[in-house]
Amino acid sequence: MGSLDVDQSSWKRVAWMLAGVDRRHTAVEHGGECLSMVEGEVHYYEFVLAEKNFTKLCNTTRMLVVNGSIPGPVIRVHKGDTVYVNVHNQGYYGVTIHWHGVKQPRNPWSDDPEYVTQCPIEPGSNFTYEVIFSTEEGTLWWHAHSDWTRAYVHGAIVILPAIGTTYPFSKPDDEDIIILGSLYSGNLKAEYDYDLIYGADLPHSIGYTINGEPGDLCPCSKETTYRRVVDHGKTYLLRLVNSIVAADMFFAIAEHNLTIVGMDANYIKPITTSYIMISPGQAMDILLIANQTLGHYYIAARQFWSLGLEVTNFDQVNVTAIIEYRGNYTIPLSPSFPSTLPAYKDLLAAIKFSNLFRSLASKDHPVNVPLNITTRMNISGVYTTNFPDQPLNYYNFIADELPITLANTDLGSKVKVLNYNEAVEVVFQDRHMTWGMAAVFIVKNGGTAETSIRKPPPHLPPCNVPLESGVQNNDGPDGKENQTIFIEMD
Ligand SMILES: [Cu+2]
Repeated sequence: MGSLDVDQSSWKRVAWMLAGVDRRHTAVEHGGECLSMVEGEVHYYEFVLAEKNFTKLCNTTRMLVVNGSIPGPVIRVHKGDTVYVNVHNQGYYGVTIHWHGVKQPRNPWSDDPEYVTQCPIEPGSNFTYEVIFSTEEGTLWWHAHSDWTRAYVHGAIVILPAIGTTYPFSKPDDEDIIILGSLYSGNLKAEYDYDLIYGADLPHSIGYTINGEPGDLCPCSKETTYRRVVDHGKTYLLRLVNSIVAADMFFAIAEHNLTIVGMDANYIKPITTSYIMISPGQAMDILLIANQTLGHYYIAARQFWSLGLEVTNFDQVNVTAIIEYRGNYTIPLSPSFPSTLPAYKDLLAAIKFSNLFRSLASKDHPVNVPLNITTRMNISGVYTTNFPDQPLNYYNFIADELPITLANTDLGSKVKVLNYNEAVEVVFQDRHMTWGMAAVFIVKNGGTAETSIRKPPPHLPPCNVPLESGVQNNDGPDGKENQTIFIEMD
């Protein structure tokens, strides 16, 4: 992948060694019930955030990246491990890092969009995140969580089965990480900031990447296409992550079936398919059996876009990488392209695929759906019927320039407070794109040390950014990423 992996050392927890207990599975007695606590190894990483010039699609652009590469370093752990990541911000604005899909029990201090439980790591300073893995197993990813910095600040998280356990399928011979990314022209942050303030259309990507490269079919990209050599007869575990800021992607490999065995670090009932659709933020574990004629085959992805109007050619680019079989054969002039990759607007293909997913729900990987709901958050409270009949402000609705006062919308700051261990059912009726709703919960301590929030870490970044500016809620284009942003109004 070309990324710099700087896992410096890996130590067992001293406390467990001293106590002489099984360091992996320990039962903690708590109020009559037995909580199974998984303890693993500790790993250390150094992330250096800095801007660097990259030449992609014939243009050179400055991008904020980690350790000089796109994608950034891979974090590789076993289930139940703990990782300390020291993030040094050598960029020009504050940034936080988010550990996407890691549950981080009792540890909200190391997991957020900026200004929720932590302020951004200011330029010239550093902060050490503590990332606690618990039940996750499979593939996740980390990314910056400050506006759209995640476009280039991201990387994979590989969570192997705990030592002494194995996959719920035959152990693959080898594995590979495939990260889908997006490219933008110009200064993405400046453009995004402008669009948010003035209500303009958000930035459009100019292309997509596989492991940082747009591939053969894009201009100025043929030399750097990502290539993976495979041996005939072997099975590979592909860890596919969609790090694209704002696009659902179809994905396929020419003449090869794909078997999806996991999603977002949970195992699922295996799905064998000739194509995949993956949403922004999603990660999938996929088995690829190299069982075709020796040759070269394209891995390809293209955007799924179901709206009819306002389609530009921007996002219709096919991003590719190449599977190359090892051996003696005549190399074809061009690899074969997957005929199964659905067309740009194939809504049916998208729906059909999305309906295939079922949890594995086996003895070793149970799904504990709460059956006793203690709090229901439903139609009332989320959706009220007093939507105004009249616009709050009148202005020339068809003018080219929108008035600046449009940014002065009414802001809500309501939060739901829950008791520890409540089972909550939430019905989201609608969601919005980047300007949208954010959902916040405050969960009270449970009354014991093991059920209470951990102490904040030392040296939490200070909140130097003045708060006199307006505050606006914001979730990601996929509706999954909730964050709070601050906009200067003067
Ligand atoms: Cu995320």
